[in-house]
Amino acid sequence: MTRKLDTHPNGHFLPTIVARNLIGGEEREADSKKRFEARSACDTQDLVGTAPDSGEGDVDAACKAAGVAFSKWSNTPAPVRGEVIGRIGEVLSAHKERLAKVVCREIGKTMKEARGEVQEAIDTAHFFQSEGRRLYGQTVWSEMPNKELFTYRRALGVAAMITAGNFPLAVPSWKILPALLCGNTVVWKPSEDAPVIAYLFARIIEEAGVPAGTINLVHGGRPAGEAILRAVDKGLVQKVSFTGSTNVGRLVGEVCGRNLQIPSLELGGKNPMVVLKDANLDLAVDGALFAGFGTAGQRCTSLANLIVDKSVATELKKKLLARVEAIKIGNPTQSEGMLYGPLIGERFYDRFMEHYAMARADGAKLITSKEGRITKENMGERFIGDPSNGLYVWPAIWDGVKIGMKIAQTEVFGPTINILEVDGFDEALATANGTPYGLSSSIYTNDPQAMLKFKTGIRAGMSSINNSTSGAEAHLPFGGTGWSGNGTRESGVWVLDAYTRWHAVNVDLAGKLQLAQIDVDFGQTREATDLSVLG
Ligand code: UN1
Repeated sequence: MTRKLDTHPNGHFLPTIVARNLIGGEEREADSKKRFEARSACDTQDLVGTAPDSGEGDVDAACKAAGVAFSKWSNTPAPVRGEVIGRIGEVLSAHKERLAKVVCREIGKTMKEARGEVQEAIDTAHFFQSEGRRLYGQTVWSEMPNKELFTYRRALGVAAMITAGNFPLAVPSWKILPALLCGNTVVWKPSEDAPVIAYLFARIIEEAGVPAGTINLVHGGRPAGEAILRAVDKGLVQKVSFTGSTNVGRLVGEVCGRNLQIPSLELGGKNPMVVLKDANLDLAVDGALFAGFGTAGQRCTSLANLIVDKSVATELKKKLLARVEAIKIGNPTQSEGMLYGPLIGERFYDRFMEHYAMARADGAKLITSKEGRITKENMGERFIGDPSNGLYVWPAIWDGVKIGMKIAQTEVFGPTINILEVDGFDEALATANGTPYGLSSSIYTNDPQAMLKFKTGIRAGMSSINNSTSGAEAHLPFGGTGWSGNGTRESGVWVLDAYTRWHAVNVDLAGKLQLAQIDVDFGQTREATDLSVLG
């Protein structure tokens, strides 16, 4: 038996999907009855879907449904929960190409990257399926006889996820799948830029067999997100996990802090890549090209500051510029030959357009040939499709940047990188550490001493040696330091600490009250041997 999706015809495009909220196992409209449109970033004539425009009532209903479902789900044995997570992975695998097409169509990622994004969710499902057969606690010796100590991971309760549009499937899977595996129930407010892939993922999770109310989906914009924070104050939510800007992260942190909760915060970055004079420059150029311009620079892990030893700077710039000036950009629903597609939406476009003045104000020099929006007039041979149908922009490389400039300190989230020339390793490391962020980082060198000094000296949650700043694997800890996060981590075993609390239990079979520290028999010490004869 299969359930049909509710769709509308959509001209020559694939059908428009009617996405709904999912609350307590039911598909629902918002209380307001209003819907918003999700237009393709690739071509705004393509209406990918519509979704309910939710507010506080919808969010509260979802949180309450998740609260009701908690007892049943958290008492379901972890291996059984793991099995359900495994089924989610199977469905994602079976529909990998279709889901990748939705990601590509909705937010404009190339198909190659969109497939990678679905794969990242599949990898996450596989990892947490098997974690259901571990989720280890410890057995610990007691100070006293006939007494045993144990630790258990306990679920937290209702976990609310607020996610961004640039990784609309992979990043939510990093949050939702471990949260469920640990026995929490979930309320998810996805980005309003990507409601369709969110709706499909939520349906896949529900159909995999979680009890009603275990996964709840509430679409909407800022008001829905704010309602989640108010739900924390109302006591309806026990954990918040947020991926997005540092400014909003601070707000989430304040609300959770006053409720004595630790949110998971994955925030902005200004990721450095260092290229030392002994580096393989072609390899570094490959890394810089993808990390700076892939995904149109819209990854938290995108390269921002390319820090180059001045003895190889001229050569590196020449090689990089030649590659950047040859890339194809275009509509990724039409072909696979481009490095990147459109910006996700207007917010991203506005910020990108503002960055030119910011860079110029401090004296940075644009060395790429074209700037701003790609149009039919300026597209030449480098664009595939019709650039007027989406927000497509030219790649930018800024030369003559110093770490103190605003452009070296401000996250742009678009296809732009800064070149900073330095003299030797120490200045390179100081420059790499010269922003308040600390998400990802990278160094290109063949010198083992430099590798070691970089590993120990860089202030970042993630570092690559001879690889780019982006492309973290799904079973290593993901997260940052400084303005990039609050130290919580996603992925691998490390995320289990974000979705469980430790419960310490002692079992005393002594048959009499034994007091720790007080009734402890550490035995007699004897007179000590005199060792002074040994000199
Ligand atoms: C993000 O941009 O929020 O490491 C996540 C990477 C991807 C995930 C990025 N695996 O670039």
